[in-house]
Amino acid sequence: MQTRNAIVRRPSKKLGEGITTASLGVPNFERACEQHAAYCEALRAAGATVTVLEADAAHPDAHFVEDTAVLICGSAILARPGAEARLGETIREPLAEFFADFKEIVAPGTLDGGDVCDAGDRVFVGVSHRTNRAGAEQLARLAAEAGKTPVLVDIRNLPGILHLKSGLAYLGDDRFVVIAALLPAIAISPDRIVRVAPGEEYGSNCVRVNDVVLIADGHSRLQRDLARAEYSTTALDVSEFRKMDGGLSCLSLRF
Ligand code: CIR
Repeated sequence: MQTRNAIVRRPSKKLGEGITTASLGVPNFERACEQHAAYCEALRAAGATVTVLEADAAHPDAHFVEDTAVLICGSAILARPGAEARLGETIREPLAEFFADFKEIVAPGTLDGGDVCDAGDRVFVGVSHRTNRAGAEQLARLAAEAGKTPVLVDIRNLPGILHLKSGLAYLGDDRFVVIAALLPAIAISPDRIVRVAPGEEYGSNCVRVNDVVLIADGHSRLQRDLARAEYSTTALDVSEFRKMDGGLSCLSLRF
């Protein structure tokens, strides 16, 4: 699982006008920019070349670029975000620098990239309050055409997770980080799982980038368990993005 590139978008001054269910206060723009810069540095330190897109003030959630596309098997699948306010976020042009083959999720399907966990031979696709069944099935068909086995996971009744990857991360080598609430819904062998302790669920949205796992700071038990499983970790402060329901993974597209 090699990550050569990452695409990110700078937050705009309007980031506080994005969608959120969190009651953690209004994000501070300057702090968000600092945290975003540190995130980019961590991606670079892990070996990725980072393309930084300019902020999009018309779309206050646009820095959560992961939701706008799914990059699997050398193709770019343009997502169709389930929140109307996010439908205008575009990523095609920057992706065209890297991908020749484009596919897209079309109406009535909706799909947020945060609901797609590409995991070796399998692709887990969350059916959520953002990704509807039609969108998940379109993604499943495209993944199957690319030779992967799609697994649909209905997360609509799981409180506290916006997207599938709010509770599931793929570490490579058939290993996963999974929150307890997702375990019954997901067919992953227990010996392949790094479990997440109660209270540390937000940390499950971690990202493996080459030899490092980037993780939100403040999740010391998960960090310890990842270290025990022989992963190096880098903890990052993403508090300003968390205020807007965002996690580590949604701040970049990686390939
Ligand atoms: C939203 O509600 O769409 C944004 N405020 C947060 C998106 C976070 N994306 C992700 O977890 N993949």
